[in-house]
Amino acid sequence: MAKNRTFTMLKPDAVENGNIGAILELINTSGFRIVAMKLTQMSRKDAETFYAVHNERPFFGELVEYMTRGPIVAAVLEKDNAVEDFRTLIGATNPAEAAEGTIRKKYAASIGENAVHGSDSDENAAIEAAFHFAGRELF
Ligand code: DAT
Ligand code: MG
Repeated sequence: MAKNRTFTMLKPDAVENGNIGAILELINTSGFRIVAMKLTQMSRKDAETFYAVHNERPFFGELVEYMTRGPIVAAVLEKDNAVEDFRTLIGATNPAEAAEGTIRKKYAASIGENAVHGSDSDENAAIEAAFHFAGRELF
């Protein structure tokens, strides 16, 4: 399997709760290489664009409020099978359904505030990485 890349955000709740270090430790020990990383905050327009696929869903307003309420850590991660393996590491969208040992099981409070994002396809990983990072910021 060739090395490929995924995009992640440690969401505002993860930053507020002081979980950046613990989550990065899990990411590193799970074999992902950090290719790009920064602390940033999404504007309302950023969040509406990033999550546009969900804009008809009943939770869209709450999602935008949550994702814009404080800083996030945005990062690009590299590993064999990165997209699928990172989805496994973060666990189910709803932390109540997430497997033991996953990031969401350990650090997420609810389906709405679930600590971490992971891209769902190689195509979306590339789009999401380009949304947050310029080419010169990828190492
Ligand atoms: P994931 O983040 O696991 O890819 P998703 O793409 O279906 O999940 O949804 C994006 C985010 O929207 C998710 O991380 C949290 C929020 N969300 C999804 N379903 C929700 C629901 N039923 N109620 C509240 N928030 C929800
Ligand atoms: Mg998703």
